[in-house]
Amino acid sequence: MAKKEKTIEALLKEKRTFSPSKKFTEKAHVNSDAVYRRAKRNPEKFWEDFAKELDWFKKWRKVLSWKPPHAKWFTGGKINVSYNCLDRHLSSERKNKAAIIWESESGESVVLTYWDLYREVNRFANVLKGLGVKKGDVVTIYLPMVPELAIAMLACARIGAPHSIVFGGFSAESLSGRINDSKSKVLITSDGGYRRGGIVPLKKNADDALKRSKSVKKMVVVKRVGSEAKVRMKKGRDYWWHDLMENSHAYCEPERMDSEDMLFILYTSGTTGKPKGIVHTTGGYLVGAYATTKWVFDLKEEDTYWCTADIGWVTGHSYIIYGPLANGATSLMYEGAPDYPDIGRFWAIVEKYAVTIFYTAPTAIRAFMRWGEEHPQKYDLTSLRLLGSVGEPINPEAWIWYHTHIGGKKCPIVDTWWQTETGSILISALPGITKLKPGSATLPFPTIEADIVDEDGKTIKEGAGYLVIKSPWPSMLRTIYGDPERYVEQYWSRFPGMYFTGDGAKRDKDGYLWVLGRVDDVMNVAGHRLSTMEVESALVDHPSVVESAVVGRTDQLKGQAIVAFTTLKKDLKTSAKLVGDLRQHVAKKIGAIARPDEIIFTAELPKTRSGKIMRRLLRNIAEGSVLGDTTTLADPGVVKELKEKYEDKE
Ligand code: 7RM
Repeated sequence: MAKKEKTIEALLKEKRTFSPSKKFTEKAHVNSDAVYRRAKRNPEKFWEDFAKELDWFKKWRKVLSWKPPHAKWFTGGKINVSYNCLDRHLSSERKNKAAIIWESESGESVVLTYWDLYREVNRFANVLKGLGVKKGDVVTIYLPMVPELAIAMLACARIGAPHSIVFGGFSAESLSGRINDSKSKVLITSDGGYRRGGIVPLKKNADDALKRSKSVKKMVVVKRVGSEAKVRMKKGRDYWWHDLMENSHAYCEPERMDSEDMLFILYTSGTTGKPKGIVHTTGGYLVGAYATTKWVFDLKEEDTYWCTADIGWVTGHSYIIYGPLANGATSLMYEGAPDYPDIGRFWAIVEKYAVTIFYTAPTAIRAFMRWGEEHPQKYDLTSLRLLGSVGEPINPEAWIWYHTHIGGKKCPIVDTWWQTETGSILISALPGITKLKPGSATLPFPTIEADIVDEDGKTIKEGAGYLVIKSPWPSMLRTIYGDPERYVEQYWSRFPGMYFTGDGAKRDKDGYLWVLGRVDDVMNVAGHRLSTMEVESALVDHPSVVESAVVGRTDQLKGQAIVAFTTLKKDLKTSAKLVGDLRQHVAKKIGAIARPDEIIFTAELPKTRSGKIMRRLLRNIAEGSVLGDTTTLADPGVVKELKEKYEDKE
């Protein structure tokens, strides 16, 4: 049996359940399943009630306008996200409460109270205005996990300039592609970023990117690393963050944004080689992020909440910044790697700040598991009361380990399913009421019509199929930036009238959902989304390569590993050096996360008679499973040879 099938089998055999303690339930925001019935009776009222907990300059006329597949939420409403994350907390005792606790990789901490953050955001909002940024102008942000990242994004939101954040681990070329697609005129970066003691040359990457991105006229550079990073500032284009901030005024009127004005673009991998710019708007997104943060994480005034994601991914947008700050919570932000300076670092941080809610990814949990429980055991983790998981399916074994060794068997675990496109969590337990099953994301959030359907879009009551969402929700993507047709085609065409997630999932007899993973050409490597075509394009860009087919195969640690079947130019010899060069080439083109784990050279790729690469077959080979039907192949010999070669390697 293939490894992947075994993993799924183990997942579905899991029978243990875990109910919240009475103590947890008593204090929880949600302590009765009546919420599901209430939501079902009147979904719009359900969301409207959350919207009323936020501050609006002008109330909406209509909660939902739905012209499939286009939704508008809270139409006519005027609101500002930065106002809701900052100003509205200043008139209460939250004014001097920690909004962001920042821990640097080297162990230094910086606490920004709501007042501090408000002041910095206002000043930077004025800096942006001074650089000519106007409402509607896209600002690209390419920063490491430093407080200035939070400040920059909130400043953009304050003046109505949509931000496009590019993860600091992406290459110059990826950055340039995203800048060009969004046509942004301003780029915010830093001289460098720390990673495991080393320095990531962000400014240098930014300089390289701008050789191909002429729309950018101004660059703001945060000094993070100082003299260790040699940066060249281009006169008239590049400015130091601290110089611009020095004389910047401390108040900037928040822009009155329409509910449906754009808040941000975030690029994510789809099924083609080119990442898509997912567009989120203001009112609905904030209501979705606010509500789910409050209910799924049971977030309270006194919590110290830590989501370990990078803000460069959607998880960081919604659950480090917007959701927690809209709730007036204390959100911890850590600059560095989980294993630096040693593998106890996360637990040292939990102990240091007495973290109460901890949200991370299965790939990290599996790494901790492999490193051994003796590391967390050295620290006091008793402050924790709730754990979360996101990014990929969590295998029951990792779930149990997390529950036992991190949660001390007393913390509920919320396994949260969602996507860049969904903006906020759509499937998750509500920790005060849901009986948990390890490996299952459990049930749709109130009002969310998640369903499992077959090829024809017919509901599968019990069993496996495609995961779809059958009605709109406030924080759903509105379009793909610059490509409205692709929005319709990508998400709403496979099953008419339904949003197609790209995931496969199974429903059990209790109605619980078990997300199994992607059913398209999107890979999930250590919780990061990558398209097979992106990696293929990077490989064929190398002068030695003729053709390449990339597949994801099950990996114990990372969820999926990248396997690249590659044909070389005639007469070229394979060598270990070439493998190294090709891996490096991909890292340079896209970023280190895309570096193939394995490169397999082959004289030819298996193709159908019509010339399509048979990916299913390659996936089977990569998984080490039987070949299946090869009769449609043009030259079955190719596969046989490939399979033998692959088996030799093991
Ligand atoms: C938040 C995020 C989205 C893809 C999605 C799934 C997978 C995410 C879970 C999960 C199983 C989960 N956004 N995924 N969460 N699979 N259980 N709890 O990850 O846009 O980067 O990725 O991630 O395949 O489609 S994302």
